[in-house]
Amino acid sequence: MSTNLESMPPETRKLLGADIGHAIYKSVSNPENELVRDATFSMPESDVFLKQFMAWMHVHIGQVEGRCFVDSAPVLERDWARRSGLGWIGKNTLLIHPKKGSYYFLAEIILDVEFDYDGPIKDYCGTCTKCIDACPTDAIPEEGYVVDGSKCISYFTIELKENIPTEFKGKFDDWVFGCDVCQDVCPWNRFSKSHNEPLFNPHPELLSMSKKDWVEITEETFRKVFKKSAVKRTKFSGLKRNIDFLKD
Ligand code: B12
Ligand code: SF4
Ligand code: SF4
Repeated sequence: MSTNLESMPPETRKLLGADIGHAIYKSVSNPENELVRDATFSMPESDVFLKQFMAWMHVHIGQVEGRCFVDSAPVLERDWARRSGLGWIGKNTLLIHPKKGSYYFLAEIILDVEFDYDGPIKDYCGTCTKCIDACPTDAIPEEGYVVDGSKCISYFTIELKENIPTEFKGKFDDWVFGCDVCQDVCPWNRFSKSHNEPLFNPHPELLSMSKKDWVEITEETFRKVFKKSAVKRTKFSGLKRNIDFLKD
């Protein structure tokens, strides 16, 4: 969905923040195939829940107009979430909930009704620097709260269209689509729980793929196992480039 917020009437610009699924990108169970995580499955399915919530509001509140977003339009998702008290923005730049951690996507519904709003909460990063210390490409500067996109594995493996710069060879820690290192080391994620939503589950065949299967993946398998996944974003050629980059 491509949306220009400026073109929306002001009365529709009230935001309802939501986090979708807890720990939706916990790694898949077989450690050998930790190359791709099931987060990659949740994003395209996520707005189903927002639409269900809209339907719930129609029943319980009345006629409410709204539009749903999940990383689908230029909405400042983290800042709205922070302002509405869903968590604080950590040194790894992600929104962290004190009881749920950061393994979820942010979603919003822009509505034409007034609510009682919560306010921001405290930043609980304190003196911790685990995400800064653990980042394999030093993409988070010493003081934190910023990610240098031009060094981030997530950027290289998802967004970059050209070849990955050779200076990053050997630093990718086996990540081929996105990277969660700065979340995996975050102490606040010890409270996160896996989702129990079947819509977010990865294709079953993916769970049994070994590293060798990944290296030899064909376009046919790619289309099958990533049919409902955000991994489609890189296309087969992009994923292949990322896998090949890990070879010596
Ligand atoms: C561009 C982008 C990236 C880029 C750059 C990330 C970065 N940290 O700058 C790249 C490709 C690297 C990336 C990677 C990832 N991303 Co990303 N990304 C985005 C995207 C599309 C836009 C962010 C952006 O640049 N906005 C514009 C700038 C101006 O806004 P901003 O960065 O939020 O900053 C504003 C406020 O937050 C505030 N602010 C910022 N920092 C602070 C600090 C304090 C103390 C305060 C008070 C305010 C404040 O001020 C800024 C100006 O208003 C958002 C979706 C969206 N629409 O927001 C997802 C989003 C941030 N990404 C997300 C995710 C999940 C990831 C990855 C984990 C994916 C993965 N597994 O690989 C990684 C994590 C890397 C990391 N540590 O950030 C989630 C984060 C969920 C969460 N719990 O916070 C989002 C919200 C998508 C979603 N809908 O869920 N991402
Ligand atoms: S996602 Fe990975 S590469 Fe990017 S900032 Fe976090 S740890 Fe560093
Ligand atoms: S690892 Fe530590 S510094 Fe980084 S976001 Fe988590 S609590 Fe904050």
